[in-house]
Amino acid sequence: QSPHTDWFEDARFGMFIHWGLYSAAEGMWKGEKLRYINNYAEWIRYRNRISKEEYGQLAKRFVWDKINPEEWVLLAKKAGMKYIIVTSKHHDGVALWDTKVGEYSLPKLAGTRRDVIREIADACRKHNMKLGFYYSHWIDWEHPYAWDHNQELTGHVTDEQFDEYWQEKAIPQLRELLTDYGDISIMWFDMWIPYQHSIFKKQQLEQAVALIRELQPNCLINSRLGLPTDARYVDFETLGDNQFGSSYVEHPWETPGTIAHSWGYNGQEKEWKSTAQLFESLISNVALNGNFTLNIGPRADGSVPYESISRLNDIGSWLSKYGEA
Ligand code: JFZ
Repeated sequence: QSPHTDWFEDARFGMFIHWGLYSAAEGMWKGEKLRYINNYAEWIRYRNRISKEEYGQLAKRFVWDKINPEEWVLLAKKAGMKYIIVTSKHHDGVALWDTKVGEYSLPKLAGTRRDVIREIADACRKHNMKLGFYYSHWIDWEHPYAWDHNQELTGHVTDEQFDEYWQEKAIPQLRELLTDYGDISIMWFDMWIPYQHSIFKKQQLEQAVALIRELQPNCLINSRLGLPTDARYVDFETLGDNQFGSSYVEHPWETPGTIAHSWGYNGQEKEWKSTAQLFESLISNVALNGNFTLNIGPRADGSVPYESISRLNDIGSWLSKYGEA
């Protein structure tokens, strides 16, 4: 493994942030709860079969006077976290930043000049926090030719059509994210099957790797890109959600975890893990040389649920007393 993963292996603990239009739905659509119990609030557009136009209206519920991403960075800092990974585009296909690729972005839908991705990037720089972007490269419910539920909803997508999505949306958006926001420490992709079982061609994923290596040579790439955890392609392995290490492995790795059940904010949330459980997760990963990337799901006004804040503060005060600096 190349030496640029050193900081990641030393980091141990990071913050995941799931924030997007789904945060404004709060796990409820027109009085109807998320269809299928136990599913994620950030999947509401697909679960509840919401049209692109209606879903876009959720952007109007964002409360810009209150939204202050620097607070998320300070919360992470206080919790002892060393990096932040934020959803730049989740499965809904909405870019959180002011993209020039298409009209489907939070600033355009909300009618605001704010670019929260820029604000997070600035706040991370100010507070010496490493920044990573989650980018849903495989699932995109906005683009007619992306995977997969679109195929269920609008019919079969050919390899050529999928490549159109890839070349016209995904690659140009990745280029923006890697060009316009300063140093990016992690690109976090989200496909949980190997590429051989997906619609991707190996060369399409290699194209993403080449772009990242060219524009941000120090940026780490996670294994959910779909290529094997081999230093040529991928710098660290992402285990299954809330799935913890069971044996020592040579390459760097992490577990993405939730404090609640959903990743995105869910007003109906009932499954909060205890601070003790979260500690156990952190410690069991660290003991096997892995990281724990723990998620918060802020509301559409930027506020973080009290349940998350109190647990993060508890962990942070323990770490500042007993943890290694
Ligand atoms: C995916 C997303 O669908 C979800 O919304 C969230 O962003 C999460 C971090 O990633 O969900 C997954 C992906 C992989 C597994 C489980 C849920 N897995 O491998 O167990």
